[in-house]
Amino acid sequence: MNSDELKQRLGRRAVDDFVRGGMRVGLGTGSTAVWAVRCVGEKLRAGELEHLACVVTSSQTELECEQLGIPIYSLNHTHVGGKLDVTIDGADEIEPSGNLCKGGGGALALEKVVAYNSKRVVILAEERKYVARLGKSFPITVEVLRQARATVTRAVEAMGASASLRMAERKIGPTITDNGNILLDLTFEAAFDAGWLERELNAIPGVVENGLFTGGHYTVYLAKPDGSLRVLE
Ligand code: DER
Repeated sequence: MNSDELKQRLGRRAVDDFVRGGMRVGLGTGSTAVWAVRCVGEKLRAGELEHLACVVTSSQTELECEQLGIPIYSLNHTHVGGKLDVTIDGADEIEPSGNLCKGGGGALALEKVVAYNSKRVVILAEERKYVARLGKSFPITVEVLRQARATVTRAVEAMGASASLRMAERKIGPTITDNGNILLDLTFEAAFDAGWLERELNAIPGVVENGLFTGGHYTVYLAKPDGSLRVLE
């Protein structure tokens, strides 16, 4: 199966398995999570999911929901009350301990808030994203206040990272997140403890959030190239 077919299969399976009428549902970001959003849209149109309250994690997902007619709520809406029954999202890398790395889509800050406040988080990825340890082939992304670019760069370099400012495509200048901030992509020569690094990065003034998701309990669906799925709890 090609990559799009695998992502579509993942999205459908997650919605079939975990989304029911009346739930408060977090909708993730990226080229995999979007298939779950599309499946929710189909089921809504078919009248299979009544009284669903969806919360989006990015402007990409917001746009998709608007185009599909999926009503969206703020996490702050009294009906949602900052609590979600389930969130479905993608990831850039997953390690055997269950720690994740996200940020390729630049939506890591709201993704983390939404995941943290969900009873269940379902992560969808192709098997190739299941790696021995995070950060080897994908950078660790940090969302940073624009005014703190130089100071945060200095601080992460002192921690052994090389920092690269993410540049926009089809726009001159840096990528600006949905929150009006910039992104630094960090690579580390040496191995690191993901939980320690997640906390240390967030302790630097000017860092809004980073793309390490550690210590959570995620249901991970991995798609193999032949289309079969592996479930990790
Ligand atoms: O960074 C992100 O927000 C995405 O969720 C990313 O983690 C996965 O994106 P993909 O499904 O397009 O690879």
